[in-house]
Amino acid sequence: MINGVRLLQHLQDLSQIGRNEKTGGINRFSFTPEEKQAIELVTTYMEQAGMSVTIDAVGNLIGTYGEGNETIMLGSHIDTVPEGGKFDGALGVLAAIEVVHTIHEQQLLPSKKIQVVAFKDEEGTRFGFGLLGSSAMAGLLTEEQLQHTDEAGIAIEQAMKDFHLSPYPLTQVHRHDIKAYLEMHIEQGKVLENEDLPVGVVTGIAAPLWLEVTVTGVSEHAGATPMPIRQDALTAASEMILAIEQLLNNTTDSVATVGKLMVSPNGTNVIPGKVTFSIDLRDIDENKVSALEQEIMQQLQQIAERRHVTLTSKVLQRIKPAKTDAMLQQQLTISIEKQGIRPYSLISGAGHDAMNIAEIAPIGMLFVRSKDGISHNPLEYSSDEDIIVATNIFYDTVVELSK
Ligand code: HGY
Ligand code: MN
Ligand code: MN
Ligand code: MN
Repeated sequence: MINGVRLLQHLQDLSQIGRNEKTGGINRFSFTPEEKQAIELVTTYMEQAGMSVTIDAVGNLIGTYGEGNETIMLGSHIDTVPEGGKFDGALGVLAAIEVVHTIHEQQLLPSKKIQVVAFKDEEGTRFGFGLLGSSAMAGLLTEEQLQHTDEAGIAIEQAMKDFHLSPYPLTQVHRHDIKAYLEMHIEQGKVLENEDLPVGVVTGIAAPLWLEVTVTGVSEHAGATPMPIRQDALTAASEMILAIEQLLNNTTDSVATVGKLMVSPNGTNVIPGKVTFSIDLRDIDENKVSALEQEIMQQLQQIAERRHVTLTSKVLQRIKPAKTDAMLQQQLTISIEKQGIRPYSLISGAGHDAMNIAEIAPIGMLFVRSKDGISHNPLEYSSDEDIIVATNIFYDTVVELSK
């Protein structure tokens, strides 16, 4: 059995790094002092668990336990969204460390190497696309992406240099030795709560397509410009955003979100001349995502023409949906049944590093119940009991796989 007290203490300690005392939200973004502090803390936990710790060329933090030319990899991320919760990503990394720590204490001698990874920049809070570390490990990251800049115009490449990372050649991070990858993660939805279950086995992961849309009109005087002759970028963007919602309301399980919106010049008495907004579009079926992408862009173009504004767009990230491995689903199911819990399978609407690792290894995911399905929010919560039972299940599966 894992040491639940130790795991819960580690979760509590990590959650203090980047915490906004006023809101309780966690702001721990990649390439920041808060992340550096978190890396130091997690490194200590990995070393206490008997692991040697390295950081690869793009910044993935990797703890290694045991030998062998085949690797069982466990992972998730320790970066957060703005005002995030204390469990998204962090639970997966800390539970994986707890599993290895228990294996170490029990002096089990796994025949395979076990690695725990805190993937770099999973949330993509700063540079416009996410899953940076896992896409590099899967050989999917491009040199062009390393030129992406943040709002201050700093490129990822520069942020990496400032963090003493040298990412080129990107091939050095690409892995081919991973026999199986397992990620434990909070569900971030309401399905397990509705089923009154603490855990579930993930069968597939919907992939987020991220677009950036720019609407350009004309900045003019708010008082001296009659309504009929305006080329208002913000009212045009508003109609576009509602059109996206309308289109998706008519689908079954596809989802689209406009989470970021920048208005310029952003003055009370200035008709907005330029608006940039993000679109996050998801479905478990890649063809449905492409069809919706076409339809959305067509509708936005029609609105732009009618309102005499221009529209440009660019793809920030396009990731393939992933199916989890049947054998790993089966192993997780056996471990769940050993705890006397009804096994239950579900898809993940949220994206995870596991999607990228599916390119280079069989993947498995174990979900932990989220209270009220809330996530990406300071109120994100999973109970101590659920966390402990889930981590024991995770431990049982890892021990089986690493025999
Ligand atoms: O966006 C996601 O689904 C994940 O939280 N990065
Ligand atoms: Mn997240
Ligand atoms: Mn996550
Ligand atoms: Mn993840």
